[in-house]
Amino acid sequence: MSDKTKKFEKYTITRDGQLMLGKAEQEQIETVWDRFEDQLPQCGYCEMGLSCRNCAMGPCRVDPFGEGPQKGVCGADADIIVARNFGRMIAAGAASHSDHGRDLVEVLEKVSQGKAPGYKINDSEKLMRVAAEYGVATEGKDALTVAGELSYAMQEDYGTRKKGIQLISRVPPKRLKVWEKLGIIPRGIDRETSEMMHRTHMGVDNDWLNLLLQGMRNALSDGWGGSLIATEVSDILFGTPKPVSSTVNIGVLKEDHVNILVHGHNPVVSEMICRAAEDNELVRLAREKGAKGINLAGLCCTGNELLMRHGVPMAGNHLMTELVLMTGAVEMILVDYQCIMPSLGHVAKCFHTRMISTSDKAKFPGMDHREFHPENAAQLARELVKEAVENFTNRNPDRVYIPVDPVQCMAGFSVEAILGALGGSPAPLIDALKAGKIRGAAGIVGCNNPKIRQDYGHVTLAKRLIENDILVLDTGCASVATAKAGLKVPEAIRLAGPGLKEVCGALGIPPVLHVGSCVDNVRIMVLAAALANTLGTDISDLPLAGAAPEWYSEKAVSIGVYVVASGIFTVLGPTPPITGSAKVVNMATAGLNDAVGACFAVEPDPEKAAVLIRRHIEKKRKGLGLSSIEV
Ligand code: BF8
Ligand code: SF4
Repeated sequence: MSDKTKKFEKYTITRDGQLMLGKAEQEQIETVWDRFEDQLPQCGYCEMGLSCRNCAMGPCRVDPFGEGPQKGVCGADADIIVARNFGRMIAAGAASHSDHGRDLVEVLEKVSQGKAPGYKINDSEKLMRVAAEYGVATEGKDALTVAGELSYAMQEDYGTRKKGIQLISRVPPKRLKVWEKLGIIPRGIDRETSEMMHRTHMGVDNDWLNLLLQGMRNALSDGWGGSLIATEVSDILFGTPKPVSSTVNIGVLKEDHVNILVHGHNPVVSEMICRAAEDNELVRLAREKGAKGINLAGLCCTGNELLMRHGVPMAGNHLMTELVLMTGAVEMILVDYQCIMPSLGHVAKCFHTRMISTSDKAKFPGMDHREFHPENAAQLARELVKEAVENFTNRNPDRVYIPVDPVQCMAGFSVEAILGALGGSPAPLIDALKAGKIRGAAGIVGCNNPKIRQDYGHVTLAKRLIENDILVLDTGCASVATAKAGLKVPEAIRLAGPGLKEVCGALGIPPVLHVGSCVDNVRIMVLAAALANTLGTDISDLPLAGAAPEWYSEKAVSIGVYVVASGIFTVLGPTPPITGSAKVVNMATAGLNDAVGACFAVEPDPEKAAVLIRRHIEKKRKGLGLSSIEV
């Protein structure tokens, strides 16, 4: 099939992706790329952020060439419309992460009440540590009591009447002063999202700059609030990740096994499926049905959660989620929420695959809805795995196509694991930075987007950075991309520059560290804060950078904004819809430097993005009085 797949090289750099696109074409199954092409040319007004449908006097649009209307019916100009639209993107992203966090806090609460059979406190040391941060007295109390009190305190963070959310206590004092001066300390997680929606209603906030400031506060309520709570409570309930080996790409599916996939974000569901898939009785049933066993694999971020904690293999990232169905070897996909294309149920109908939606918040066409709650999760997970096993006999072996072998990878680099590898403190990392062996570190995060050749942005950027002695930490779909490309094994140090090779080689770690799912970007922020605190500087003084080379989602917008507002320069691949306002563009790409000590750049070419990041890192090194080189 190799010649026939040549034309798919422009869509994806991955061999499994190209081959599966060939199968899709052969079977005439529509994919995300087909629909993308059907949409071209996409609306120029929307691309520039110049259209508004916030009220029924509209929809309105502003002509970017100055010939047509320059104001919406209400009088909003380009700057206002662009800033309002961008603010709403942040609000949606922050809401998504934070609501995911809330679901975890509710499970924690139910665990404390003994109403969540199957769930338990897995990391009680972390529970006690985080509880203390929240001011919950822990002495002499058992874990369940502390869990109950902590869940209450965390729920208060969502609708707090306090001046600031709790975990900004981790933010370096210098950074907090910056936020205080700008008036962007997040007060409550839900409050900032709610206020963003309020301000963007017609006739409320009509000052583009004021809107952007609220955008930052809203994003910070995600980064240091909802997402951070999601990560910490996931660790408390399911364990703090430690380095673990596994495999990745479509080749993780097994022809002779019952294949079950989990897709979405919240480990609340996938953890229970993981447990059920190991149930001896169900494995025995699988054998009775003619399979060798049950093979569980992940997709997207809930896959990352399982990969980080249990070494569950990873079948693919965002743009692989339709293609994985083309293998004809998947008995069941269970989804929760976020980044689940509504096309999946239709694609699955072409095969025997059963699609199950599990959250009351997220129903999809062509899927059976089986709602998970803390009370029924363990039992329901068993039932569903049993149904998946029973579906094995409906598989048509003639249609099974798993054309590649999986690639090895290492995952599980939580902050605790990174510090553990360093001997318990960030000091060795700081020494390596000072000695110039590691020039700096960069977080590569975010999605796939059919506008960009799949994985090309992530992989190219990661390669350029590590060969220039920049340590890469990645999350979300970016982390799956670099794993597929073989960058997440200790042997990948051969692709690193001499300094990074020496440091990673001594520690036995890859030069590209898997830090987790998208909510886990906060792990990178927490590590950055710990470095800044150790050095007595602000995060913005450190030789760090962020990149989202293939981002698509509103969550990625919120992440980008909280990363920049926390002081880290960030390069975006796809252009955000703000180009309709020169003022907003100038603020995002330059003006923010004066306000928060960091800004955005937009650079779709990862080769050039790598140069921008290297230059930035060398500039920061110089600022700290460390050796720097000309880039
Ligand atoms: O939260 S990286 S495509 S799966 S939004 Fe979605 Fe983007 Fe993937 Fe995870 Ni994150
Ligand atoms: Fe048009 Fe203003 Fe209504 Fe937006 S808020 S749709 S610009 S009238």
